[in-house]
Amino acid sequence: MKKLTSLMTATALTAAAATPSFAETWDMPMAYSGSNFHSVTGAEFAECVTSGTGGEIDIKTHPSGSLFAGNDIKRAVQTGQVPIGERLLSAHQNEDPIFGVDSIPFLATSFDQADDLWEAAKPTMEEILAEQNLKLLYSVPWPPQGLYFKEPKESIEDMEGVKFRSYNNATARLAELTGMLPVQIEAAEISQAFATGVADSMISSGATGYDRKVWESLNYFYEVDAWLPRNYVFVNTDAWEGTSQDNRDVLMGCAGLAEYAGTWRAKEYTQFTLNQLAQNGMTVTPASDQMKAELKEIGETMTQEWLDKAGEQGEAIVERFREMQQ
Ligand code: PCA
Repeated sequence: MKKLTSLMTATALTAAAATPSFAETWDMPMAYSGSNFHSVTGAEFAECVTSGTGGEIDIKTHPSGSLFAGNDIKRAVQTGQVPIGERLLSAHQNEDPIFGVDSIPFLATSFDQADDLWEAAKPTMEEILAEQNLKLLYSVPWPPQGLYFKEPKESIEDMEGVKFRSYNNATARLAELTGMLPVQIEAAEISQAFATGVADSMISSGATGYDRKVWESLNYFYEVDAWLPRNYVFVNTDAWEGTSQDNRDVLMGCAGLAEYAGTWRAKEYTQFTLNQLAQNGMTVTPASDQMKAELKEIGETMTQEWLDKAGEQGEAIVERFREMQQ
């Protein structure tokens, strides 16, 4: 009997060692499809954290808005319904204009400039997020934004009355200033929106056009390089503070790797996805000189509007960014 008891104890100990004592599952809602490069990067980040913490934090990603719709992800993390999530940063610019710093037309139009703008904005962003019970882990840019249409467009005049899919305040404002009719739709829903004529145009990356196979409904992509918006991954501050220093180190280490890998993917994906749009029958071309000039003017209006709203904090970011360009 004694032998049996000690055998049972030994078995129990082995089982305890195999499963970490504080194993927790962290559900991580994400808005974009599982095949999108941000979601692939997020899944790798999750694996890195799960193995790095020896399973103490087991992150499970839920892409395509399957756990929370894009618009609800930030609130879900803030209120602790889930400990971690990913979202398009500029989707929150209606809460605070600073969140829209990456969607100012023609301010930062290359990957290098987008990096600089992020560096200039990051301390302010972290402060704002901290006030909202959130800790920033990493952020990855989308490829440069261009205009998608069904019909060919030479100038702003040609855009009058077109139904335009927007994804944040800046894109809705761009639609207004070009005479188009904005309707906000998550990327996960756009294939259907284009197929049913709810929208006939949008501004986005080649990556999103490729992921959503928009060539089934749209025919033209005009390279405009208007801006490079970012996704970011963030944790609820209580969840962050509730985990050990070792686990926080793993989270930050994996976040650094994810930011690097995701940015690399965004760069690689830029030309690849534009080629894919063309191979699937779309006309992929730089915008006409007239369209470019007219969009630049609209960009100036929107820059001024953003600066007026974002106040001193916003001005300081843009100033820091501009100094970095000299
Ligand atoms: N794709 C996302 C945001 C920017 C982009 O390139 C979207 O269209 O929703």
